[in-house]
Amino acid sequence: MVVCTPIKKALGELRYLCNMNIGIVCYPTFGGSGVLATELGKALADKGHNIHFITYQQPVRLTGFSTNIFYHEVRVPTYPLFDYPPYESALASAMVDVIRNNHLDLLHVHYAIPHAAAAYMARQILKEEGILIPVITTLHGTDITLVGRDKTYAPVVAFSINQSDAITAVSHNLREVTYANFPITREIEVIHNFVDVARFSRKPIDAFRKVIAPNGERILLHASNFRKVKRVQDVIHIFRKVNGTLPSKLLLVGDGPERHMAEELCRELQICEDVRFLGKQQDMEDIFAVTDLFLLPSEYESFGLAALEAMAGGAAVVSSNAGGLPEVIEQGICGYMANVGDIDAMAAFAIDVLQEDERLKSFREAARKQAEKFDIHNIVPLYEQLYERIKQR
Ligand code: GMT
Repeated sequence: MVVCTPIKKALGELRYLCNMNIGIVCYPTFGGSGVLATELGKALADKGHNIHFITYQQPVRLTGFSTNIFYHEVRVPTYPLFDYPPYESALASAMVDVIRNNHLDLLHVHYAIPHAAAAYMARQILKEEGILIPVITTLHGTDITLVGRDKTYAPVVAFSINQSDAITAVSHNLREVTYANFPITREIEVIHNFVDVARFSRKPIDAFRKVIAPNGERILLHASNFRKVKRVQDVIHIFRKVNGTLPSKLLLVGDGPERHMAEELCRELQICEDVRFLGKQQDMEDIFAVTDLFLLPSEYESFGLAALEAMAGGAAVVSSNAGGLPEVIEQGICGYMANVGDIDAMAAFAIDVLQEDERLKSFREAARKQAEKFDIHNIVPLYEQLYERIKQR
């Protein structure tokens, strides 16, 4: 059933926003692009749209039940001939099937590789049958800055981005980096990452805080997929310097290739007693609620969704000033940024934020306030407006 809600435009003009059947393609893992895509789908479903996730696994943030959410698994059968199962073909075929059978209005793919190329293929197949499906590609970061720029993928990435009906990037920085690195002939619209501030505004659980910091130590946190780009070794070095000055504990959430090195480094620096590796976690709200300071010294962040979620949870942030982070963090107000690799500066900033209770409190309050600028209620309508425009075209 199509439901239309009246919306008032300028000069009293009345328009209707109708619910849509939207396909969302993303990586279902803990990565920022998958998290953002899933949260977007959930928010759109709450607003009455029908959301069809097309992924090879249930997205990690897709928990619970919603009448408007549908999950379609991409099956990638193996065959003795294949050293590399052709995932892109399986994905394009799944897209065709879901679009055909669910009368989708549009397809929104998150992360260019290989989703934009598979969407192009699906769109061409359906065109032959007289079905026109608009494709929106959202660029998230490493699909452009790291993997996408690799010669192995670059021509396909550029082609499929240019073939999308609309392109969005999660920060102005990512938009510029995309234009600088690819022959993009189309307009890229910036729609920042978002966070549900109300959901992340949890009260700290005292018992949890006591277990982690029994003597009232400051709690620092880093959460990521522990890839090289996150510079987890910098997190450990910054913490050691903070820990030498202030009683403190470090929580490390997530898992990935650099985790082993991080554990070794903690042993080498003899700070294991004050560092806890929590692995992958679902209930980040409770962890953010007890966090005083979030550390994100990344080599690059197109936006830094993890920092935004931490801020919504009331944590101050010390990060690098790479990529889109200056679009998220206000220097000296909700946290501090320093040049990539400048461990001394980041440690000094962290100590400055954490040293006095009153000062820390003002940073934490400012962090939550800053996060409100990127609240779900401000950003999700931008996607809806984009969908409406694309549909009408
Ligand atoms: O942070 C990661 O490495 C995961 C990555 C992804 O592509 O899944 O996250 C990227 O997308 C997020 C959501 O748009 C951004 O907030 C992250 O900054 C971005 N990561 C990088 O640019 C390294």
